[in-house]
Amino acid sequence: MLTLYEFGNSVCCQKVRLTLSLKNLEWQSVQVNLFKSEQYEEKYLKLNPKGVVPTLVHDNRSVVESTLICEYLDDIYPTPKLTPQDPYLKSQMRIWSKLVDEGLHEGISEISFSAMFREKMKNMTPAEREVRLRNVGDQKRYDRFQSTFEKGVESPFVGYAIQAYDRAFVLLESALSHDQPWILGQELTLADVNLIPYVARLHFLDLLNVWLEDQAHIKKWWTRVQGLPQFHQSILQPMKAIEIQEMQHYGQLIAPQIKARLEAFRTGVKF
Ligand SMILES: N[C@@H](CCC(=O)N[C@@H](CS)C(=O)NCC(=O)O)C(=O)O
Repeated sequence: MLTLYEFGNSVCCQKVRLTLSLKNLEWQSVQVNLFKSEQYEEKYLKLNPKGVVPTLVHDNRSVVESTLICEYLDDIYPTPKLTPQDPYLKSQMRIWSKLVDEGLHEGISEISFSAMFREKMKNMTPAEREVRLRNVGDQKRYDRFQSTFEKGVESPFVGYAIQAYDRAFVLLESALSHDQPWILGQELTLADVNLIPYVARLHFLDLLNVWLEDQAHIKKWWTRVQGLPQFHQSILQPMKAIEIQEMQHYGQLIAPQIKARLEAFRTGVKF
């Protein structure tokens, strides 16, 4: 039995759900409510010492890190195979995973946080907020959340996020420009799967067009992604209409500031 510890629309959980869905696997969900700081409860930390979702439990063993969970699933359930056979292409797939894990993940957390979760955190008591900020004692995470909580879009961490997305979109447009449907060629791979939730979140926040103007290849890829039944099943369907409305609403409120910071970055202003 596969059990996924997850929370609602968290991007890294969507990545794993998309993989499960592409492989048509049966699994059960255990919700870990991040707003109630359940990810820091002792019982959960035994499964995932960083106190984050997702965690996959399979055969009584836990697998953490969404990218590694997807690779694990691809090894155990190889149909359809989402990793290229060719070693060079496999290395390219992992470059995309790294780009997501080392830039976009922190990036989308900061953008989402500055748009929405910051507002929710304002309604917490100082004690509840401190538990959330203190997390598992990870000082960097503390500093990021604290900075974005105080400064919103003007936090340097949101600046890094804007920059990370801009660089990723330049690479994506170039990768897709070789007359191919998916990032690595004719087949959908974990390079696409890993990236999809991170583009989807910008789309739901109504911020995608801040970066995308005339990137024709990315636009075609994004239309293709949205046509996948598994995208509906794993990302769209689990969302409530109110959540989609909220994302759009809060995203639109920060769009002018994000746009101004992106323009500043593109014209060489340092963050
Ligand atoms: N590198 C980890 C990142 C996990 C992560 O940051 N998860 C977020 C949700 S997308 C989380 O649980 N945040 C809770 C917190 O920071 O307290 C992965 O890909 O699994």
